Amino acid sequence: MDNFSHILISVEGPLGMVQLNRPKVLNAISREMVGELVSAFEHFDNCDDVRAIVLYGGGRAFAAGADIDEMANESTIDFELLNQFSDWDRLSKVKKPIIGAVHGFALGGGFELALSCDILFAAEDAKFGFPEVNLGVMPGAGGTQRLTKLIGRTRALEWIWDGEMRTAKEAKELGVVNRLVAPELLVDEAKKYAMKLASKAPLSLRLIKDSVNKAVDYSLYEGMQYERKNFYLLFSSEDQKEGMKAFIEKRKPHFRGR
Ligand code: CO8
Repeated sequence: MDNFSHILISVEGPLGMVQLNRPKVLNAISREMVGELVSAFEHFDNCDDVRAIVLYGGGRAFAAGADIDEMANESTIDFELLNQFSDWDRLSKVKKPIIGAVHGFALGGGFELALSCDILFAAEDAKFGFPEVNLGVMPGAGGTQRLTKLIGRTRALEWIWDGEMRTAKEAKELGVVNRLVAPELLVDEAKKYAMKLASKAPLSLRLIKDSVNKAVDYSLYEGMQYERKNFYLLFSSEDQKEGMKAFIEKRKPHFRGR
């Protein structure tokens, strides 16, 4: 788990920390980096002691997009055979909370990676955009879909069409970013929030994420049915017994994620 070359990982108490680590190229996202991210996230997802994951960038950016040097000469057949988007799909199957902490640039694939996180903290100096139109391509790792579902069709079109960067403040106003933070406090604030989540019942967090994600695709009726089943499911957990017993006994619950 520790011989990655494009990311750095560590465990801090109940948090799985993942740092993008190609600072010389502003953390340009290579295929290898996505593969490493998937391995790290899936490792933390299967690790009982880890309750939440924090993703951030080393150097002066979160990530300035997919690695243009790697992509420049690829053919459509290369893309088909490499099947690299299956790794991106795996990122969205992670069940634990992923808190993204964005500073500097989140562009193209870097913005798509940020949009794959569950909660986004951004430094006040962060900039978000899809410059693909300046390269003769378009977002390919969910940008047109995720951004549209998040902020609506016309606002997404405007942003992706003009290819310009929006400030963290604008991204916050549009609902893309949850919280704005002073740059020097960014990772600490993201960790603080992740620690708060780490004290909650893990199965509750997991099934809430599962249910909220379904709201994006399901009709209200289907979503309500789905939510209900997850609600019922939690009544088979030890943590439901512990949580309610602790409330009645006026003490803090001790959740085990079972
Ligand atoms: N790919 C490769 N190298 C990059 C990238 C990138 N996306 N971004 C920056 N770099 C490199 C630069 O080439 C430079 O390297 P060197 O020092 O060897 O010349 C180094 O990082 C530092 O960059 P700059 O000197 O350009 O730094 P500036 O502060 O002057 O500019 C910018 C910062 C504005 C962020 C500028 O670097 C830039 O415009 N970068 C490209 C942004 C971009 O176009 N991103 C979109 C890429 S396409 C994409 O993401 C498609 C996603 C599709 C799905 C994913 C499929 C895998």
